[in-house]
Parts: sequence; C-alpha cells; structure tokens
Amino acid sequence: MKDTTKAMRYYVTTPIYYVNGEPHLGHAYTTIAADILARYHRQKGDDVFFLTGVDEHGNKVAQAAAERGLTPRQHVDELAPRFKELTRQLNATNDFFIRTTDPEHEAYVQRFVEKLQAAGDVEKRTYGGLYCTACEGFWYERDLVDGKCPDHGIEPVWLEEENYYFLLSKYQDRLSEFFRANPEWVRPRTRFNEALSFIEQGLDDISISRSSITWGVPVPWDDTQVIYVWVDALINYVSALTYARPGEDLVDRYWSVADHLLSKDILKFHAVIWPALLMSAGYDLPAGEFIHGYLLSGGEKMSKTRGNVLDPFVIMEKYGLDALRFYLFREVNFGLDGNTSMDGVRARYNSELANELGNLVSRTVSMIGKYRDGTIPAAPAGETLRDVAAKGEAMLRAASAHYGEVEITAAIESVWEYVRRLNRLVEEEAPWKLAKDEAQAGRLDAVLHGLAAGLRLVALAIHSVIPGTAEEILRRLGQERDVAAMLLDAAIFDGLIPAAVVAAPPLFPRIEAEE
Ligand code: ME8
Repeated sequence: MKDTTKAMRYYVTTPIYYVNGEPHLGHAYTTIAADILARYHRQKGDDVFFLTGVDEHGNKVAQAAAERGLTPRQHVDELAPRFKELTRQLNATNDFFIRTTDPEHEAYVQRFVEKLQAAGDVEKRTYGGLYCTACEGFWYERDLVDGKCPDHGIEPVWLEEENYYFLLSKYQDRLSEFFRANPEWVRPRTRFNEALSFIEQGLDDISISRSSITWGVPVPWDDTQVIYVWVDALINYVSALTYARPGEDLVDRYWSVADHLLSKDILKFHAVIWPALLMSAGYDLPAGEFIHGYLLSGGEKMSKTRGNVLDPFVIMEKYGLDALRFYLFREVNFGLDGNTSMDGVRARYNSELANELGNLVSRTVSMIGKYRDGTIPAAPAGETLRDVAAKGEAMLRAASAHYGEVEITAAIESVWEYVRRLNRLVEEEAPWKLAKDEAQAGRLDAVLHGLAAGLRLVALAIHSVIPGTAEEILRRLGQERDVAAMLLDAAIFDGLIPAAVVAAPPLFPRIEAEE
C-alpha cells in the first residue's frame, strides 16, 4: 500500500488518440479515468499534471484522410478539435492537449531518435512482414486468427521496405531485469506478467521508420523516410512537458512521476518498446503504467474499426455528463472488460443516481426546510449519530485508499454503501414521525444534522468521479465549494457548517425508456 497521506507530485497521461474517425466512448473512458485520478490527487494536495491529446501521423490517419478525399493535414485539422472538444465536454481538467503535429513535438521527436542513433541502436535493414494498418504494427502469422488481426478482425497486408531499425533485442536483458526488480511497474499484475513473458520470449528488432508514406516526422538524417508513428507517438509523454507551459521545462518536475493510463491493446508498445527507447536515449522510466480493460458493446470490443461504438455525446445529451462519468466506472470494474449499453446507462441512472443519491439529497434538503426553517441544526450533545459519523469517515478513508490504488470502481462502491446507509437512516428514524413529537426535537436535530454531514462526506468522496454533482450537493447544503475545502485527508464528519440549505429541482430527474 502506498502512503496516501503525503503530498506528492503526480503526472497522469492518457494515450493520444488516433484521429482516424470521430472520438468514441472508449476514448472518453480513458480520459475520464485520468481526470478522476488527477482530481483525486489534487484533492490530496498533490502537485498534478494531466496530459491528453491526439496522434495524428501514420498510415491509419493518412488512409482515413484519403477516403474522405482530403489531405492528411486538412483531415487532422478538422478532427483534432473534435477530440479537444470531447475533452472539454467531459469536464476533464487536463493541463495540456498535445497534437503530434505541433512543431515543438516534431522537433523533439527528431532529437530523440538522434539520441537512439548516437547510442548505436539504429541500423538500416530490409524487412517484410504482415502489417495491420489498424494496429499500425506487424503480426506473426502464428498469432493471426483465421488469417486476420485478432484485435481488428481485418487481414494484414504484406509490407516490405528498407527501413531504419531500433535494436530492441539489445535491451531484452535490461528490460527483464527491470521488470523483475519492479513488479508494480505495470499494474494490474496480469498485465505485468503478460509484458514480462513477452519480453522473455525474445525480442525482435523493430523498424522505426517508413519509406512508403510521407505523412509523418522526417528521419533527421534521411528525409526519404518518416519516423514510425508509434515512436513519434510515445515520445509525446516527454515532449509535451517541454512546451506545455511556455517558457518552462517541466521534465524535471514531472517526468519521473509519470503514470501512463492505457488499455491492453497497446500494452506491448508501452511496456516493452517505450522503456527500451527511453533506456537507449538515456532517460529515466516513468513511475508506472496502469492497464485497464475494454468497454464492450454486444460482447465485443468497441472500436472505430468494428463500428460498434456508443456515442458519448448522445449519452451526455440525454443523461448529462455526470451520469456518463458515473456509469462507466460503476458498471465496469475498472481494470477488467465489461459490457455497456444504452439500457444499462438508463438503469443505473434511474436506480442509483435518481433514486438513491438524488432522492437522498432532495429529502435531506426538503426536511431541513420543512422542520428547521431551512437551516441545518447542530447535533445536540449526546445525540450525535456516532455510528453514522464513524462509518462516514471510514468510507472517506477507504475511498481515498482505493483511488490511490487506481481502484476507481471500488472507491465508488465504498461511497455507495454509505449512500445506502444514509437512506436507511431516513427509513429507520422516520423524521416525519419525530417531527410530530416535541420530546423528539433533539433526535430530529441529530438525524437532520447527520444526513447533511454524511452527504457532505459523500460529496467530498465522489467529487473526482462526478464533480458537477458533488459541487451541487455542497451548494445545496450551503457548504464551501472551493477545492481547498475539499481536501480529503483532513475531512471529518464534524466539519459540517450549520448553514442554510438551498432547495432546488431534483439532481437527476427520472428518465423513462423510449417506446
Ligand atoms: O492506440 N475500451 O490510439 P486509439 C476501453 N494512437 N478503452 C478504449 C476502447 C475500448 N473499447 N477503445 C479505445 C492508439 N480505448 C494510439 C495510442 S499512445 C502513445 C498512442 C482507449 O485511438 C484506450 O485507452 O486506438 C486505448 O488504449 C486507446 O483508447 C486507443 O486509442
């Protein structure tokens, strides 16, 4: 277990997404996950940097442009803003949005590959192999399924070129020693094992340039070739730190605390090729990588290439942003694969957001309005709900520890058990009955106070997942809303201010199924 009480630096990244089509739910997923982690770390007082962006070079993007009758440049200039817009609509608090066509990035990539060459790790060779343009990678015949790419279900094509090679094989021993010494470097453990066994099966050298396409960053010593899109893309994680804040170089501040978030489709690139490139060019390795699972739709991986994607914009339009953020991490255990559907979104929305959380907020605010003239009562001595207080503080500590371990779904589960505890409190204590008996005034104060104090803890603990809702709950309870007031580790049940509540329409109005 990590020490979650010390303020630290934290740098979280998402993959940079290919702009070969519109952004979809899979992209929204990783971006929201990174945002949850970034917000959580800010709530702990950490110095956070959060990077996302787009991968604009390579065959796949060039082909998508050609299919639309556009030049790659026209195509990416039209699509990159759509991805940036998604980031904004998701309420992601990224500190920078990188485009690999940024001139600063391109220049950095050239300097980086010059370092590989200076290290004696680059050689010119001819190679032929089965290439999947959707992966932008070669496959061995033995790994194909019915002759098709197992990830994309399309037939790879034979590609033969004279290219520059990176001598990945030289790094096999260093990589496996590094992995054995750092068993937490790739999480969860199943992915660590997968990467290690891949390394120990033996590594082939990899081609790091292409002569068949021109859409890319030129090889600095040979402008008939462009740098392989994956090398170009991986370097974004470092290059961005050199120009994200004009006039500042953030590499020393953040690089060694980088945590890469990605899904298992691109594990090999991140866990094998990337560390070897960094070793060769003389950089430290990132602090770690967390590999999450796939969002499935109809039981299959959602992907642009397969065309079975749910549209995050449609979900946000119908149910709101926080319903989307909540659903994805509540429904699918973060780290594992899980199915998603529009019916599933509606079911979670109605049962958990509308019925459980939304109603709890409405009832609490309206009962304080009705029985205590709209001001949260203090809890009379001896009447404080010790069990509710202790459970609330335990919930906060548990949720914080889970977020710290990237167990987002478990963090939400801790919060939700407590939401249910507060709902049971309403049923057990029946404030409408207490209100009829003057002798029970102290008990009623304690219950109303306990509900408000408990809900405040819920808001603090769920803030990183559904920030808009958490802030709105605090607003309705008349509590401070600035981030400083939301620091997790210092929060206690008794931190509630006996303020005036604000009545407002339901947080999550019920939504019925369409005919
Ligand atoms: O691979 N479930 O870009 P990409 C979960 N440009 N996550 C999903 C998903 C799904 N069904 N679909 C996509 C690339 N993702 C490269 C990355 S990084 C240096 C270069 C998410 O547009 C997930 O994070 O194919 C996955 O790893 C990533 O999008 C792939 O995005």
